[in-house]
Amino acid sequence: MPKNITHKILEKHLVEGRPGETPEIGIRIDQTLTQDATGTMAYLQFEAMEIPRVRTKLSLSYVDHNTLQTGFENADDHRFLQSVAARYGIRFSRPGNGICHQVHLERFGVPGDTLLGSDSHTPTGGGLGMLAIGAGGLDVAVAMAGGPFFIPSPKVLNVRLVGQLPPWVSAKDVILELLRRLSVKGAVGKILEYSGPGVDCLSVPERATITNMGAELGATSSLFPSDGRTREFMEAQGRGDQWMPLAADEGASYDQTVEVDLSALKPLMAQPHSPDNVVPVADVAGAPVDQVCIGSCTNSSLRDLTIVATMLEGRRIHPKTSLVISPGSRQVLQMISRNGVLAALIAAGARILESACGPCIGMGQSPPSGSVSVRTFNRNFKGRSGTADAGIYLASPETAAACALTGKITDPRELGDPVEIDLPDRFEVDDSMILAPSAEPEGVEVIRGPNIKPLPRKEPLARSVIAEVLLKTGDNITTDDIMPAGAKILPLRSNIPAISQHLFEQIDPDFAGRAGRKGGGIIVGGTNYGQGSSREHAALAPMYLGVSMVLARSFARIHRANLINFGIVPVLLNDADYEMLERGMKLRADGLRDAVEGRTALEIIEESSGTRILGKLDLSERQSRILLAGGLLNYTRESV
Ligand code: MIC
Ligand code: SF4
Repeated sequence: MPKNITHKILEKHLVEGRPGETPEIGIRIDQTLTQDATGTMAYLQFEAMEIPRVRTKLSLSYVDHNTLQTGFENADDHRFLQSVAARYGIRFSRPGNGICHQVHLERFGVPGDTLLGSDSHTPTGGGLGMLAIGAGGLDVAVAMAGGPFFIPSPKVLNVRLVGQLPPWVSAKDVILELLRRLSVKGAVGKILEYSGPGVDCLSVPERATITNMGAELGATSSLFPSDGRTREFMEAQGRGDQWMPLAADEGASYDQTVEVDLSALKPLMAQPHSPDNVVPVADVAGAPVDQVCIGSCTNSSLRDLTIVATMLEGRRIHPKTSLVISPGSRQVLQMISRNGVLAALIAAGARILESACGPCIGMGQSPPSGSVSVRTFNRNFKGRSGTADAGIYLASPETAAACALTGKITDPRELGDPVEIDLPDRFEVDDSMILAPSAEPEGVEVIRGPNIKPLPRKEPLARSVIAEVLLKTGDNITTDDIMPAGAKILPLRSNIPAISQHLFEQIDPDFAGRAGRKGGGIIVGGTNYGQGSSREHAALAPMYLGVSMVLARSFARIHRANLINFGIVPVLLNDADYEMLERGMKLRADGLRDAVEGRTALEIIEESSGTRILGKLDLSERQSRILLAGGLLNYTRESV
């Protein structure tokens, strides 16, 4: 039977279940990656498994998020990560070497292999035909220990690209168009597989812009074929020997197909505060722009910065607009520092940051109050920039540069003839900022500074629960809403007691206090609860504060898995029950443990009115066992 690419890779890696037949499948993971903001927890969890060395083909630890060292905390974490990597057989990408997804694409991605990363944008690797998936740190720790990774059996959505991109329109506009059509929950439970004659006009970094932002659609992953363009990229990286072709068989079938005519696309922009709030740039043109940021794992390749510099060459940015550039990797920075691109950017008035996530995660460069910031990034959730009332717009590098020049939202087509760029056939390869693990691991001491606090543990699941609804949220609540990031809170990622005090801070400043006073409770959410990042702190902190269940109309994949991994029961509500529930109500679930064990519906009683709710659990047998054990760490220890 003809197969699509997704099924080819899944079958080669299948350990449990059958795609499309069993509700859940388990796959073998070839490579893992972590970044520093999720990595410290992942490695503490890996250490708790007491395994001497990682069992993957390749594991990488990157430092790219918490790079502002305004106190000892982040530096402590970096040192801990470096020592853990040396000890357990992990390569360590030093701070300054770049954003994990960009560096991994350049130096390590392999078509047809699997990659699991403790970051939701891990699917960037799909740009070169790698099945790359984002997950919580604990799932990555289990994969490093050689365990399979489980996902709900995915549906495959074929995105057929036809036509050619018109001048001034680029990869970012392709993914913004998909967000416009499908929304932030349009691809939950799906793997997007790109095909069609339009694929050929996209280079690997451009494809990676598209697969990266598949995360914003809620997709499990996104994949491009591995073809001549992939070979070209890998050869340019000096890795031609790792290339292999990968394409769907003639006549392969898909669960769904959408077609995008590239020739018909215009420059697009996501307006505040959601990546799917997409309109043509021309519709919002003219609004004053205070800040432009170019960078992030979505759009900071050599191609992207070269386009921007070519547009800015010999010109000055608008006096009221600040332009900030964060190159995606040291490779990109090194190359632009030699070929004149960096000089052109500096001459135009750009502020140059190190190769890291930086402003994308609110690690510096927060815009002024009430301002407009146009960014080439992938998320524009409210408050993520560090300025609660700023309006963040997401756009292509072309649109962003046009805005920086004019000081207002500008369709780049207004600038006249498109710019031409020449890219070299060889990238400058220098892996000296990637440290090999120690050859004598026993002698390596893992260094824990005072910022690294021990892992909190949880008891096995209680028989029953009586607790109050601490908070009721609307739809599409992000993990940034649940566990905010930014320069002030991110340094607490290795300190769960401290970071827990910031839970839901932006939407309900008293949440942590109330949870403490009540000794825990229940959260009620709308649809797509927990969309966005993979940060397991959005589950770990609720666990620490005694949250026993989250009742929601639907969940985002990674967050639901994280809740289960930390022993919090995710319960599906119907619309009427969701409407009825209010903050402050007391709920009782006498048969909690039995329902989880039997994987039946869960009866919940609202105490004051006696109203009965039947919540759906929708658990696989494995998930039920994890919850009963009090989380994945307890479960893994019990089962080894
Ligand atoms: C993000 O873009 O939100 C992050 C920061 O990279 C997160 C990971 C984290 O919270 O540490 C992600 O995307 O998973
Ligand atoms: Fe870093 Fe932003 Fe990419 Fe997350 S989305 S990995 S914060 S650059």
